[in-house]
Order: sequence, then structure tokens, then C-alpha cells
Amino acid sequence: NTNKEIAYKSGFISIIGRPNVGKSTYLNHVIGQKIAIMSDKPQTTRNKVQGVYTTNESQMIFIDTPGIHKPKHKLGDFMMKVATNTLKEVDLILFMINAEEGFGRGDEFIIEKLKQVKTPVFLVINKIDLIHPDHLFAIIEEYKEKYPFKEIIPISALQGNNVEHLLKVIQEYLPEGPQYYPADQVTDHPERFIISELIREKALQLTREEVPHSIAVVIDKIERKEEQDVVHVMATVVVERSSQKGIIIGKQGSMLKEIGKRSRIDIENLLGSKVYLELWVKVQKDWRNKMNQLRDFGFRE
Ligand code: GDP
Ligand code: MG
Ligand code: K
Repeated sequence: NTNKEIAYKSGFISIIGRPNVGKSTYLNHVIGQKIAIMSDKPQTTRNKVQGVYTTNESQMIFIDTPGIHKPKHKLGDFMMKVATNTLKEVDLILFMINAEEGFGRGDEFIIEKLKQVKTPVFLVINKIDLIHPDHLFAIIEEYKEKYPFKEIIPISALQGNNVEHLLKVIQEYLPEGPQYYPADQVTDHPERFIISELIREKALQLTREEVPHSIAVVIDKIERKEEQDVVHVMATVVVERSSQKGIIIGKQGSMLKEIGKRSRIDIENLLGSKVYLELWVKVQKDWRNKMNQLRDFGFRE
């Protein structure tokens, strides 16, 4: 049987690394256009960014995981938790370093985190255009000792050297899977994931063991009304049974109101602006089978 069909592959890829190693440059090169991430606003630098790269053979959903460095600010612990969970749930991690810089404490911190997850990790040595080839071998030898990287791939994100090769190797590691996003979609709202996690966290905190961890929060809309300086967020809490829906809503809507109030405060901190939050609850039997790991990525059917 020579007519074997080649299965479509897809997966989530987290790009981590110290600031300025070239993560955004790499993503922009791959995606082929600038991704609007409002990165000049300090409060958004800790947010997750997605770029989606789609071909006939595969779809790669890239995730920048900024929370992976030093938890200093108010949302720090939560961000660390989100970041570590993200690393667990993705299919592949790209740990990017700058070939010109030596191994530092930031790298040490990241490697400690990598040791806590089972996800395969590539070492991506960026900015090779800036170093002598001999130096590359020394870097590879040094990093081999620190962590069992599945692959070690030198690139220049700026000049595009080896970027295609890296994509090929990434594809080899992706599982069979569907095309999650339309082919023309290159980026999702960067705050989407964190906002859904913030709401999910409040729902779980307030309902305790009455509602299982299987609830999901889907962000339906994030809309910035410039003239009013308010961000309108519409989100749906997805539960599996109508009894759970009752608990989430509470007496005369009191529980949902409290979930909304606490979430709104955190989202306002995150976005640095006033937020109008509209929360809905929906029963969707067996959504886990359908949405599986996607819930955490704010996927919407
Ligand atoms: P990030 O903080 O990891 O997202 O890093 P950026 O993508 O913002 O890149 C930081 C700086 O490094 C920018 O000035 C980039 O132009 C530069 N840079 C990124 N990749 C390369 C590369 O491959 N070679 C060189 N020479 N510079 C690069
Ligand atoms: Mg960046
Ligand atoms: K990062």
C-alpha cells in the first residue's frame, strides 16, 4: 500500500527565553508580518502572545510565555503558575538564547522550570550572525551539560538563517491534529488566555469543591472603546451539567456577580484600564472531549 495518507499535524509551541534574545523577531519572521502586541505598553509585556503558522501539512500555534522570568509584580505568582501550566500543556518548548551572551541567572531560572515539565525542549541558539562559528561549538557543549535538549538548532532570526530548517524539525515533533485556526489567522488577542485564566481562577476559588476543575472560560469578545477608555470583555463560563450552572450563578445571580467583580479587578490591573465585564454561563455536555486541552488557549468553536 503506497498510497498512505499523510496525517495533518498541529500543536502548541511555547517560546521562552530571557528578554531580547530574539523571540519576537523570530515569531515575526515566521509569521511573515508584524504581530500587533502593544509591546510598548509596560503592563502588556507580561501577556501571552500567539502567532499561528499554517501550511498544507501542519499548523503551529506559537506562544510567548513572558511570565517565565522573575515574578516581581502583583500578579507575579499567578503568572508563574500560568506560565508553568502553559509549559506543561504545550507540545513543544523552544528555549531561545542569544549566542553572544553567556549563560546567566535568567537562563538558570528557566532551566529549573524546564526540569519540572515533561514537554520536549529545543535549544534555539539565536543571533549566530554575530559570532564566530568556532564559538558555536563551545555554546552547544556548554548547554548540552545543562539540560537534555531534544534538538539544538542555531539560527539567525534577523537574517532568516536556518529558520526554515527549525520549522521542519518542529513539524516532526508535532502530534497529529486538526487545523485549530483558520489559515488566514495569524494572531489571537494576546490577553485572551490570561483573562480566561483569571476568571476561571475566581470561579474555582469561590465555588470550592462544588464545581470540578473541568470548567472552562471562553472569551467571546474583547473590545476597546477608545473614546470611553473602557475595555468591554464578554466571557462564557462553560460547565458540564446544569447543576453546576446553578452553583456558578448562585442565589439570584449572587455568585456570578461576585466572580465577575473579583475577575474585573484583576483584569483591570492586567490591562491598566477600566473594564466592563459581561459573564455568561453555558452547559455543554462532555465539552472536555471536544475541546480537550484547547480550553486553556481560549479556543472557541
Ligand atoms: P525578545 O525580547 O526575545 O522578543 O527579543 P526581540 O525579538 O525584541 O529582539 C531583541 C533585539 O535583538 C532586537 O533589536 C532584534 O533586532 C535583535 N535580534 C533578534 N534576532 C536577531 C538575530 O538573529 N541577529 C541579530 N544580529 N539581532 C537580532
Ligand atoms: Mg518580545
Ligand atoms: K518569554
